[in-house]
Amino acid sequence: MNKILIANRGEIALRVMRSAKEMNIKTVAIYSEADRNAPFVRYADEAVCVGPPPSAESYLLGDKIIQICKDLNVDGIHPGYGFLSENSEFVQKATDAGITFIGPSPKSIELMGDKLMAKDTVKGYNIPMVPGTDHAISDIPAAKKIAQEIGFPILIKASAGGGGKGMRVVENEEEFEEQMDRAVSEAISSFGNGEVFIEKYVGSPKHIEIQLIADTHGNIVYLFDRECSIQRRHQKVIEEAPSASVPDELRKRMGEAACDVARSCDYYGAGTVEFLMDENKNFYFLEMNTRLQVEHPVSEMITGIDLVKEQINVARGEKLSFTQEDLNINGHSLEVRIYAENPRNNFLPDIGKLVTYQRPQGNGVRVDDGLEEGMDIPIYYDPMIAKLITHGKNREEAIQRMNKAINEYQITGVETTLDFCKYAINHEVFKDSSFDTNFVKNYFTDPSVLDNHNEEEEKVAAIFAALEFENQKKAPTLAVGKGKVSQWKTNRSQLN
Ligand code: MV4
Repeated sequence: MNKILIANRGEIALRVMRSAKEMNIKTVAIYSEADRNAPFVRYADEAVCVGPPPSAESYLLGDKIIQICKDLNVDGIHPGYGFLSENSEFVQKATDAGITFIGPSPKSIELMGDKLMAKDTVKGYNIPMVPGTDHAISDIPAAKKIAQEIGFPILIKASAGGGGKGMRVVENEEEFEEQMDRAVSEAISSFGNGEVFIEKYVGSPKHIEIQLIADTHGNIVYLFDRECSIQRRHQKVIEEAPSASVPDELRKRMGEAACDVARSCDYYGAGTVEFLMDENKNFYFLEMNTRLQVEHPVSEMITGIDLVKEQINVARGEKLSFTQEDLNINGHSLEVRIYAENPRNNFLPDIGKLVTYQRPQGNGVRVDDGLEEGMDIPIYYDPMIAKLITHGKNREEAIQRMNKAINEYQITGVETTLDFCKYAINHEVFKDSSFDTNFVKNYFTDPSVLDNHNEEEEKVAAIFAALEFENQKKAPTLAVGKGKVSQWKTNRSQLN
């Protein structure tokens, strides 16, 4: 593979190109008119404008992108996440045109893209699943009977679903029909497929997912777990690896179950298997994502594996260069997603110009971003500005480094989720890992906590500063720099 085209934009396009360059592979960027001046366009060896800003007229034009590959003698396409990454038709067309898709087969994408089909595919592999139906329901009385057997509350889910669309909680039998109608019509309008099924509703679950990679020779390994429970409207906000709530014995069982899911669909490439985990640490298969995910860096940080390099190696037909036994968890990693959204105003997108944009630096800090100071955040795409990732020898150090990095980050011109992330990672239930997917709903009802939090912190810092000042007066020879640490600094760092 000598030249790859990155069918994506922003931070992930840059991220992929960096690994390609390390492998001496030439890179081709495609870009929309809105991204003409973006860093990923400049970073590529070649760049081609594919169309006007809307995704449907640019980044989603599969045929045009394949034609560009042919014109420029491209050997492989890396899709990143979103856009065409899980479009099996596109993968088939690219393959037919003689271009290697850096990702799984169209068949795997198709099987795992539909939840009922996925459930059917993993049958026979002993994968734990939430009690429910394994087929689409249409007959209301029959469905009600099943719901009674499972026990309320139940959840109606769209088979083609994703991002929580077409999902309805049903508390009791009386609501059943109404919620069913809603779920079906939402599924039809969102996915053009009205198939729905029933599951027992797990009320306070954790979202735990397993990163894996498989080659085309039948080798599958898991790169441990990520905890992604802190979400807002199905948008992840904070991710970490490994999960602090998963004991090693369970980690192994979940990892092996994830590999079995991959095995069931003859998977190759990088992929992620999502599980729900209930209060008793029972885990249940939810779905498989057949792409590289936004939060993949935390898995890279704890394993030392470059997932993009491995994806490319697998696409070249190589065997994985490591086995399960070679992999170990090294320390702990956190990622916070920084969006151009206003947490004080219901997270409304706040696009505009990045007047100031200065990244944090230092040990254990990684920033994956795609914009620079002075640039406008385009209105046409996801408003994520950056992923801020930290790594430490343990969870405490990763959190401490995240606090420091958030404090160093300077962004003006747009509102961001930075202080919301800071609030979350310093929350008691985050520190003790007792949170679940309801964290934002339960603990972020009033955005003034962001300001109170800062006020409190500043007050306490001011008190410590005053105390230190008093100390200095009383004991001017305080042994700072002689092996002792200034109390002021110690206290400050605990707060920050
Ligand atoms: C569930 C559930 C509770 N019980 N299934 C949300 C998106 C979709 N991928 C699956 N989802 C859920 N499925 C049962 N049987 C709760 C959720 C859920 C959720 C899951 C993971 C992360 C965040 C979530 C937020 C709300 C609901």
